[in-house]
Amino acid sequence: MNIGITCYSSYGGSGIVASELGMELAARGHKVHFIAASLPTRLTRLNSNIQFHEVETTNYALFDHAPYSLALAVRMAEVIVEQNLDLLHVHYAIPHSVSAFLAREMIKETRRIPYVTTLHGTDITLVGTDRSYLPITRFAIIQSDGVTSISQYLKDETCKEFDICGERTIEVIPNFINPTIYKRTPNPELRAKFAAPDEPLLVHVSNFRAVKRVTDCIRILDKLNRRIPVKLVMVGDGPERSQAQWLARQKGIADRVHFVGKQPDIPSYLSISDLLLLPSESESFGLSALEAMACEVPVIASATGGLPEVVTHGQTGFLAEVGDTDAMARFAGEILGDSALRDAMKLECRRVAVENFNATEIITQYERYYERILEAFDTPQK
Ligand code: GMT
Repeated sequence: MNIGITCYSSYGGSGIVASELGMELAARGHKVHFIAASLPTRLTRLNSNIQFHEVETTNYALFDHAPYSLALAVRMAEVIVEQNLDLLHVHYAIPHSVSAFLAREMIKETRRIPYVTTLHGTDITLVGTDRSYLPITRFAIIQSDGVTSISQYLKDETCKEFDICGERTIEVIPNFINPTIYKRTPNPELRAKFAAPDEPLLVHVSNFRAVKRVTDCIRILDKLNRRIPVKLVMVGDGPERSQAQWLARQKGIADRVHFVGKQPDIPSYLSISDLLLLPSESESFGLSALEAMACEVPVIASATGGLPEVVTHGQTGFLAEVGDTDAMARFAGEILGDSALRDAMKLECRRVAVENFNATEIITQYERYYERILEAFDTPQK
């Protein structure tokens, strides 16, 4: 197949999933064309089956903001025609789904092509419920030739918030990992930069937005540290980083936390860690939890959104109410203080990641879904 993929290029989870999907499809022999504002950060395994098409926006003095959605629609239409695409797959509904709709309609007299929208999270739970965005997002989702959601939770939320499910079927296709890339690879030199050999190391990976509640990681560390000396490595960057750094200084534990910024090699950081903290306010899936599990790292997370579909309480980690840092610290202490429990959880994490969220299986689900969409699109409606 000849597939166009659009996503955000920076550190958001949807861009990561789109990049991994594109690379896996290309490895299976499909031609994949990324159409985005810049080269997606996680698009690291390039080969001759992958091409990148940049969207350029012209800014005139008259515009308050350059109209990216329109520039994207035009670029999509160009690439569809020039590269003879079979299907367009957009990740994150706003504005990508709207641009895909415009592109499809612009060229439909000469070239018919379906578009699939994958819903990821805040496009529905936060941005989509902002009433100013809701009508156009709802419209573009309904107009999509196929709609997928990365968790059952997000599907249910979309049905409820957007009142969409009478008009549109949403297919749940979960996020995935490539177990040959996401696996535990010991790296004592890297670990030694953050913790002594017998000192447990916690890790948090995110884009440090408010929804991630990164300051809760500091609170958990503070509470846990009163019982067991532990260290924490914070991977990523974003608006809440300085707040978290300030809190660590205020609590007198700044020397126990390492902020390492954005890192290209996430499996290395997960591989040196004993527990992942993900105390998010809301999380429609929690890709970093799955990536951690694949690297044998149990997860302490909020019992929110789609996280219970990824992390099983008591088996691959522990879940607590949002903001309950006492419980999260207690659960972390339980795992770190019981080597039999820790070892059992590590094994179970890897097993669940490999058996339930393996790229081999999930990419096949996407391929079958594309085939169904193309078949339905080619069959004239009665
Ligand atoms: O909202 C974000 O944090 C970024 C967002 C995205 O779309 O880039 O992440 C969402 O999609 C990820 C990949 O599918 C999911 O793993 C995250 O749980 C989800 N984030 C939220 O729901 C907050």
